[in-house]
Amino acid sequence: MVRTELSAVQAARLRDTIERAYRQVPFYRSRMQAAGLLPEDIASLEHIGKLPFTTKQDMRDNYPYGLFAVPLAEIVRIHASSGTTGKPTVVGYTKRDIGIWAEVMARTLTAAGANRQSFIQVAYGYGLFTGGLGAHYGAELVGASVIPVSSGNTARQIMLMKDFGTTLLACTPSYALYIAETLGEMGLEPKDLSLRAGVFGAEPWSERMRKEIEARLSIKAIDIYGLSEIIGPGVASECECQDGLHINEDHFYPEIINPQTGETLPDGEKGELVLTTITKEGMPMIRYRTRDLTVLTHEPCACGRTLVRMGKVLGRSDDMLIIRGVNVFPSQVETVLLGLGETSPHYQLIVDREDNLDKLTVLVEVTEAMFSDEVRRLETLEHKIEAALGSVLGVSAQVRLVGPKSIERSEGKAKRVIDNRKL
Ligand code: DLL
Repeated sequence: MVRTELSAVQAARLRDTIERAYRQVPFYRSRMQAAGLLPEDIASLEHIGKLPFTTKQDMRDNYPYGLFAVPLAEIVRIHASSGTTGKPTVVGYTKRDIGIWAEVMARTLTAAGANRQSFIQVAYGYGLFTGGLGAHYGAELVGASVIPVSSGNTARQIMLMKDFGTTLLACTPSYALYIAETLGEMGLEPKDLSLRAGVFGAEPWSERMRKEIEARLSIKAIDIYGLSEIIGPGVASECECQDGLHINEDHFYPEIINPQTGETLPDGEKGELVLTTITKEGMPMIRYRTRDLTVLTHEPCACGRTLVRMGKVLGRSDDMLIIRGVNVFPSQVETVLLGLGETSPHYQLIVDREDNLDKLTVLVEVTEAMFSDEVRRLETLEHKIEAALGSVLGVSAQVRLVGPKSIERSEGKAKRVIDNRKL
C-alpha cells in the first residue's frame, strides 16, 4: 500500500481505538482527562504525541483485567509474561484479535519463505508465553503442516525434525544454537535435515549470532519481533532481504522516542520504540513504552513492501547494565566474542559489588577442542578477550574461560546476566 493510503487507514483506525479506549477503559479515560484531552483532539496521526504513554507499571497497577476494553465474556484467550517482579503481565484477546494475530504471523512466516508445502516445527514454548501459540496459528493460516513440539527435549526435537521433514524452525535464537550443537553431538549434519529457514526472536541476538546459526544449520535465519503487551510475535519481522524488520503498522503504529525526555525522534535516530495498537479490541495499548531500543526507517525496501522497518533491537533500556557508571549491553559482549571467533558463543555476565565498586566478570565457554589446550594458551586467550571487551565496553571486565557445556543452555530466552549487586 502506498504511504498516503496507509496513513489514511492508520488515522481512521487510531481515531477508532482512542474513542473505544476512552469510552470503555477507565484508566485511559482518566489519563486523557488529566491531560485535558478528548478523543476528538486526536484527529490525525500527528496528534498522537499529545497522548500520555502507557508503561509496564500501568499494567501492574491494573492487574489482572483492568485494561480490557470489552466485557470478559468476549475474551477468548489470555496470555501472560512473567516479569522480574512478582505478578505477571496479563493480556486478553477477542476472537477478532486472535484472527489478526494469525494474520500478522502468517505474514511473518510467508516472508521467511513458508507456504502450504512447508513443515513448520514450533519449538517456542506453548502456554502463557505467546511464542508457541502465536507461531502455531500463523502457520495454520498459511496452510503449512504445523508440528507443535513446544520447547525442550532437544534430541527428540531433532529426531522429529529429521523424520517429519521439517522445513522451517521457530524458536529462540539461543535455542536454535543449542539445537545446532546437539545435532553435531548426535552425529548428524544439516544435510541430514530438510531445514531451509528459521524464524527466531523473543530475545536480542547479534548479526554475528545470525551468521553462526545460518552456518551451523545451513539455513536462512530470520529475525522476528514482538511482545505480549502488543500481541505477541508478529509485531515486526524481516523479509528475505534481512535488512530491518517490517513493522505491521496497519495494526501497530510505531514511534521512536528519547527514553529520557519522551520527545519523538526522527527516522534514523536511535531511541525507545513506542507502539500503539490500532485494531486490537480486547486490550488496546496506547503509546506503550516497549523499553526496546532501535531505529526506524521509511526508506523503500528491496523486497517491495512499503511497511516501515525497525533495526535489530539493540537492547532494552532496562536490560542495560550500568557498571561503574558506564552503560553496558549484553549484546556488546556477544559481538566481541563472536568477532574473535575463538570460543563458543555461550557466555554469561556476572556483576558483583565489592567495596562499593562494581565488578564485571564474563564467563566464556571454550570449545571441546580447546579444553585440552595448555593452560598458557588459555590464559593468553583470556587476556585477549579482556582487552577486546575493555575497548568495546569502555569498562574493564575479568574474563573466565569455563569448560564446554558449563553455562546453562536455554530452551527459551537465555539468561545472560546475573546481577548480584544489592542496589
Ligand atoms: O517474546 C514475543 C515473541 C515470541 C517474539 C516469539 C518473537 C518470537 P514477551 O515474552 O512479552 O514476548 O517479551 C517481549 O522480548 O520487548 C523484547 O525485549 C524481546 N524481544 C522479542 N523479540 C525480539 C527480537 C515475546 N527479535 C520482549 N530481538 C520484547 C530482540 C526481542 N528482542
